[in-house]
Amino acid sequence: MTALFPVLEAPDGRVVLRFEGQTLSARQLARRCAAHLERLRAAGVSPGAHVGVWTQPRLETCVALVANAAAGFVTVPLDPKLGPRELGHLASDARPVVTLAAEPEAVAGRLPAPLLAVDAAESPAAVRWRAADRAPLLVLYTSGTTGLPKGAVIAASSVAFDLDALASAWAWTRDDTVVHALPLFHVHGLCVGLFGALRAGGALHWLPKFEPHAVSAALEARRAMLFAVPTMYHRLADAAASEPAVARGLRAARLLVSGSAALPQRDQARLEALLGPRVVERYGLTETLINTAARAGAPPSPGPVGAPLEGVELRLVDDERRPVVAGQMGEVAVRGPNVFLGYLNRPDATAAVLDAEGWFYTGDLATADADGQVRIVGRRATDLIKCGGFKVGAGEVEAALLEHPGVLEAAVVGRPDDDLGERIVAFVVATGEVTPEALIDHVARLTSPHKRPRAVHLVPELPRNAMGKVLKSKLP
Ligand code: MCA
Ligand code: AMP
Repeated sequence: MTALFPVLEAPDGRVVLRFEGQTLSARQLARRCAAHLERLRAAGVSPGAHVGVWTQPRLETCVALVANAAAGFVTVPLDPKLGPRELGHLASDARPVVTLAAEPEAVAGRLPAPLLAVDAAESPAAVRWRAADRAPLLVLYTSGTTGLPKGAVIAASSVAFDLDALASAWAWTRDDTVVHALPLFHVHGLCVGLFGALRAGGALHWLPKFEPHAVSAALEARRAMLFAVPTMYHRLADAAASEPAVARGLRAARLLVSGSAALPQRDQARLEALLGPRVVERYGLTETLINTAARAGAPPSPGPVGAPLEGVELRLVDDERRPVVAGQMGEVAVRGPNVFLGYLNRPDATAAVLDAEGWFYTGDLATADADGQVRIVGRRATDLIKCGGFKVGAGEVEAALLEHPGVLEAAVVGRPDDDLGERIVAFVVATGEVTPEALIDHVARLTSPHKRPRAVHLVPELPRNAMGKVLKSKLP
C-alpha cells in the first residue's frame, strides 16, 4: 500500500505550496512536517488520536493538516468562525486531545483541549509516513436537516482512491498547480484542493480570501487549475464581463472546475461566452467525497455533473431503494472505496444512509443518460439549504433563532438566489420588540456566520396543518 503523499517520501526542491508570497518546497514541507510531528509526540499525542486544527488563513495551517494526514493523526478541522453552539457539540463529540493553531492567541480558550502553536520550525528527522489504509484520516462535521452537525469519519484509503480517480479524470499531474480560495474545513478545499494537489505531486496556491483579481492573477501565472463553488464562478463572470484582466486570467487556466452545488446554466453560458472553454462540474458529498466528474477534454455538454469516477458504482433508486427504470429520476445511491466509515458516535444516523451492501443514499435526486452522464435535479429534503456551497440544516438555524428571548416561533427555508444558489430566509413570530438585523447577528454569533439568515421576516403566525405542523410550502 502506498503512502498518502508520495511526494514526501523523496522530497525535492520543487514548490508544492504557495500562500501570500510565501512558498514551501516539498523538502521544506517534509522537514516542517517532521518538526510538527516531534511537537505532537512531545505533547504525548500518538497517531490515531483526534487532533483539532484551527483552519486559520496561514501557511502553517496547511503544514499541520498535511503532517497529521501523512503520519496518521486524525484531524478534526475547526472553522475559526465556529460559534459556541457548534464548538460545545464538537468538543464533547469528537473529544480532540489537543488543538493546533498557527495563531493560538486568536482561538485561546475556545475549546477545553490544550492548544499548541504551529510554527515554522523544520527538523531533519526521518519520518515513517502512514500507508493510505482504511483507518480514519479526518472527522468532517456536516449539517443534517435537524439537530447538530454530524462528524463524518473519512478513511485515508477513501481520499487516496478518490484523488487518484479525479487525477485520471482531469489528467492531473505533478506539472499542475491548483488555485483555490476555499476554506480548509470541508472536503472541497481540504481533500480535493490541498490533499489532491500534494497527492498528484503538483502544487497548491491557496488564497486566503476569494477575490476575482487575485484568483485570475494566480491562474494566469501558472496556467493553473481552479477549484471553486458556483457562487465564486458567478462573481468571476460578473468581474470578467467588465474587466479584461480577469477574463484573461480565467482564459489562461488549464481547467476550471465547479462543485459543492449546482452551477446555474445561466452562469455556465455567461462564462462560455466570455472564455470559450466550459467549466467542468463534479458532484460529491462530505460522506462520499467526489462521485462523478466531467472529464477534461470531453466534448462540452451543459447540465450533467459527469459520469461516475472509475471504481465508483452509482445507481438511481425509488422511495423503497429499488433501482428505477432507465431514464427515470431517482435518488442517487453510491458504493465504492470512496464511501465514508460512518458518523462519529451516531450508528443510528449511519444506518439510515448506509445499507448492509455498502450503498450510501445521498438524498440527491438525479437522472442519468444512457452513457452514464448524471444530472442532479433536486434534493429529497427541503430542509437542507446549500448557500454559497455551504450545507446548512434549516433545523439548526431554527434552533439558534429560538434561543433568542424575543423569538416565539421560527421557520427557515432556502430561496433561490442568483449569487448564493440558495439564500437562507427565516420567518419569525416574535414575542416583543426585536429587529431582523438583531436576529441575523444573533445567529451569526451563536453559529458560523455563513449559517445566518440573509433575510428575516417578522410574521404574526406560521401556517400550520391540523396537527400543528408548520407548512413551509405555505410560507410567502
Ligand atoms: C457577515 N459576516 C458576519 C456577519 N455577516 N459576521 C458576523 N455577523 C454577521 N452578521 C462576515 C462573514 O463571517 C465573512 O467574514 C464576511 O462577513 C462575509 O460573509 P458572507 O457574506 O457570508 O460571505 P460571502 O461573500 O457570501 O461568501 C461567499 C463565498 C463563501 C466566498 C463563496 O460562501 C464560501 O467560501 N463558500 C465555500 C463553501 C465550501 O467550501 N463548500 C464546500 C463544502 P470573512 O470575510 O472574514 O470570512 S464540501 C461539499 O460541498 C462537497 C464535498 C463538494 O461537492 O465539494
Ligand atoms: P456537503 O454535505 O456540504 O458535502 O454537500 C453535499 C451536497 O452538495 C450534495 O448532496 C449535493 O446536494 C450538493 N452538490 C455537490 N456538488 C454538486 C454539483 N456539482 N451539482 C449539484 N449539487 C452538488
